[in-house]
Amino acid sequence: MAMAGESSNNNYRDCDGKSHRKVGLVYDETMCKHDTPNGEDHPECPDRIRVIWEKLQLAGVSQRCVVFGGSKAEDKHLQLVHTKDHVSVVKSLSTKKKDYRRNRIASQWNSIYLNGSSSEAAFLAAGSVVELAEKVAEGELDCGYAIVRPPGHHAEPDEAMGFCLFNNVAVAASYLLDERPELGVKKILIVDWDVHHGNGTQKMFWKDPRVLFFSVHRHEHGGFYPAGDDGDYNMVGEGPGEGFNINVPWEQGRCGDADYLAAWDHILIPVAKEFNPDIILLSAGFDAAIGDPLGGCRVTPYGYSVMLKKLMEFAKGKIVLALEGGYNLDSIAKSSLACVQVLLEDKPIQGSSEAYPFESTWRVIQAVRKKLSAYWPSLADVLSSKLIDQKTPTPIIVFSSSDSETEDYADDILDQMSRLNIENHHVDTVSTSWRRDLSKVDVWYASFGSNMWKPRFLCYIQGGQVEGMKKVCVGSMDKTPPKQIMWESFPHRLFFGRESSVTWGVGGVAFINPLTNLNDQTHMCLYRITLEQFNDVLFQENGLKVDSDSPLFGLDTLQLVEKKGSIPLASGGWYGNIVCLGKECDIPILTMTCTLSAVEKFKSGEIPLRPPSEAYANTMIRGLVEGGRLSEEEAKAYIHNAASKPL
Ligand code: Q9C
Ligand code: ZN
Repeated sequence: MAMAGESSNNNYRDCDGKSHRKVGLVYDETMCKHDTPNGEDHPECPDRIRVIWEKLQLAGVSQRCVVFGGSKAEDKHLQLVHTKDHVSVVKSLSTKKKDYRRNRIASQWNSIYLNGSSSEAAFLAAGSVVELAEKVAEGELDCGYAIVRPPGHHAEPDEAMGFCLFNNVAVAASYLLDERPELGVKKILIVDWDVHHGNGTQKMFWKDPRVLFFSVHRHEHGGFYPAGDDGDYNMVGEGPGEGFNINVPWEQGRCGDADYLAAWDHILIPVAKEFNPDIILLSAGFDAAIGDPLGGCRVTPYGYSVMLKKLMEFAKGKIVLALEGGYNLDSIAKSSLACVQVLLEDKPIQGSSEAYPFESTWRVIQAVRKKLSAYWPSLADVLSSKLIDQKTPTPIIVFSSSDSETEDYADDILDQMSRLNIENHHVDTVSTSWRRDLSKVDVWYASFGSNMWKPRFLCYIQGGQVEGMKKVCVGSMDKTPPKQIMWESFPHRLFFGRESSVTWGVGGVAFINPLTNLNDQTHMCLYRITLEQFNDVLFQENGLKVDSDSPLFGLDTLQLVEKKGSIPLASGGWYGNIVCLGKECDIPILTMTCTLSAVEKFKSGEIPLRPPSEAYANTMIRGLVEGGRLSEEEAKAYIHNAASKPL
């Protein structure tokens, strides 16, 4: 058995030699037996954990985890947070012969049903979280997910409530603190992202400074379940526990990724840094997920994965997820999968967030920060009006193109970008984390200009300059050459315009019309590179510096462009419009060209059409010929034709 504190380096290496974390999963079919006594439908149904388990199996991720069957909690561990009486009442349920006896007990509690298997499931749920937390604390596992039911966070010391019989997470936290001091767990952060307030957990650690309880939930000024003031942001704990209870009470439904991530970035993450927990327990209800019938919120699997990823920067990644609520079977399965993929440190799942939080979200966040700043200095700063002015329904995109190829405005735009909520969801201790994330995603960069000549394109990757270029390229941070190269034609119009460029001197450069036209055909050379490298190409194409804190084109924008076809960026450069041309091998094909509004200006003559310089034309012809796409004659005619036809 591993000793306390000796946890971080027992990573797995799989057959590719890739390092993965040792992730525990608890699933036990026995917990499906807890059900309504007469077979009535109920949102907290046995299929909830089944669909999650099946999803993880089908995706092939459970096979890469260490799977446990769960074990029953011991009475004395349950009694760390529950009364003796409550534990024995739940235990006695299994010995009751008749449903009506159990129904009578259930009716004395709020939102509870019971059958002959409820007791066994409740003991298993709590015991499973205890066991998993113990293994993570010991270092036998890096992290894990307990797929349990009944859920726990509404259960109070002396009563079951809100579909919860025992408070699984609270039992596990107390077990580590009180029963296993030798493991060295002295500070526990409990994060509760279930859409409902974790009233039970709050009560159990109300005066305990060893447990920082953070709950984000729909509150609606006390109108949402569990109704009342307990979930208010004024509830900060008491005595030695004062300041160690943080509630983020949404005033409205419909909250989504942007709202939750704002709470993360501006409350939870700074406090977690100060608190510096030894382990994190996550009350992982998925009823704030999009599609949930009870929650009415809109968190996507991507949103959950980002929230989890940010938490994994703490406690050396020791984190234990325990399922709480979540009632849309499809949503909870997908969200769970996204989370387990994060635990395994697989490549981040792609996604996009609604761009901005609600106005009410900023109001709540500001109120929480103000109240809690007495205990957490990192919350003391007033949020800038530029930040909080960004709120729904502000449109997602972005800035007008300034049509220049100078570098002067680069810092300005990157500064604007960093204030945007689109791509700056990083834990700021890791300033270049966007590179790590985007380096795991491949795209096809489809070139139709000088980049069709491989040696010229490689300047953008490896740095340097080839014949005809007037300027040296710095190259990408990651200098790995393209993994694959191929040619394809696309129904877009190729044309040449503008007076001159820094790289090629006097003469037009190549653009395509972002809109398709089936009568047109543009040959393109596709390079398979990482999304990180694609950003470095974008930076260079648009005259920006490559050492930026944020990408021009991240996972959110990738998802968006796959949906919308094209999307103008904040670069303000000539090639600040990304067009998705489709997919190849399930990898998106991206190219960069001018905006639609620039096309209009080319048409009106406001920006000149102009044939390419000889050096530029020769580079393209070389690319087409050496790439084996066209003969020399064909290549010359193709370029000449594109340069001479009116738009
Ligand atoms: N008017 C969890 O998500 N709703 N529990 C009862 C009564 C209860 C949710 C509505 C919702 C409980 C773990
Ligand atoms: Zn819930």
